[in-house]
Amino acid sequence: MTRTIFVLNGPNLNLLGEREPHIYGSTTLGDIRQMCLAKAESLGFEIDFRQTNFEGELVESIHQARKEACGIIINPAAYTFTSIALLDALKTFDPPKIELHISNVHAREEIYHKSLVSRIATAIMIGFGARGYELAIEAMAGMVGAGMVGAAKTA
Ligand code: CA2
Repeated sequence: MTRTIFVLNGPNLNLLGEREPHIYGSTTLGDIRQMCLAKAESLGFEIDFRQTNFEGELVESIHQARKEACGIIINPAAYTFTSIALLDALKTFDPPKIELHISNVHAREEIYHKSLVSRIATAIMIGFGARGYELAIEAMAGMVGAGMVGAAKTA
C-alpha cells in the first residue's frame, strides 16, 4: 500500500504569511510544506504537497490521489463553502480525508460557517493555526495505520 499523503491547498493560501497575519499567522506556505515533510518523514510517510487557485486543478489532484495516496489532508479555502465539484471528487476517494482550516472558521463571519466538505470528511482540523497541518499528519498516520476507511461516500 502507498504511504503517500496528499496535502492539498486551495485559493489564496499561497499568500500565507504575507497578508492578514492576525487571522492566518505569519508562517508561509513554504514553511508549512517543510513542517509537513519533516513530520511525515518522522512517521514513515511521504507528502505530496500542492497549492492551486483553480477549482478544477484541485479536482484533478483528488483524482490522482485515488491512485497514489493513502490519505488526503485538504484545506479547500473558499471552495469549502461553494464547490460541489470538490465534494463529488472527495466522495470518490475511499481512504481517510481530513478537512483542515488554519483559522477557527466558526468564530468568523457566517459565510465561513457552512462547509460542504465537512459532510464527507473523515475528520476536521480547525483553528490550530499552521500547527494544524502537523497535527493532521499525525492523525492521518494513526488512521492509515489502523486501516481506517473514510466517511460514507453518499452523505
Ligand atoms: O483558515 C483557513 O485555513 C481557511 O481555509 C482560509 C480561507 C478561508 O476562506 C476559510 O474560511 C478558512 C482563506 C484563505 C485565504 O488565504 C489568505 C492568506 C493570506 C492572506 C489572505 C488570504
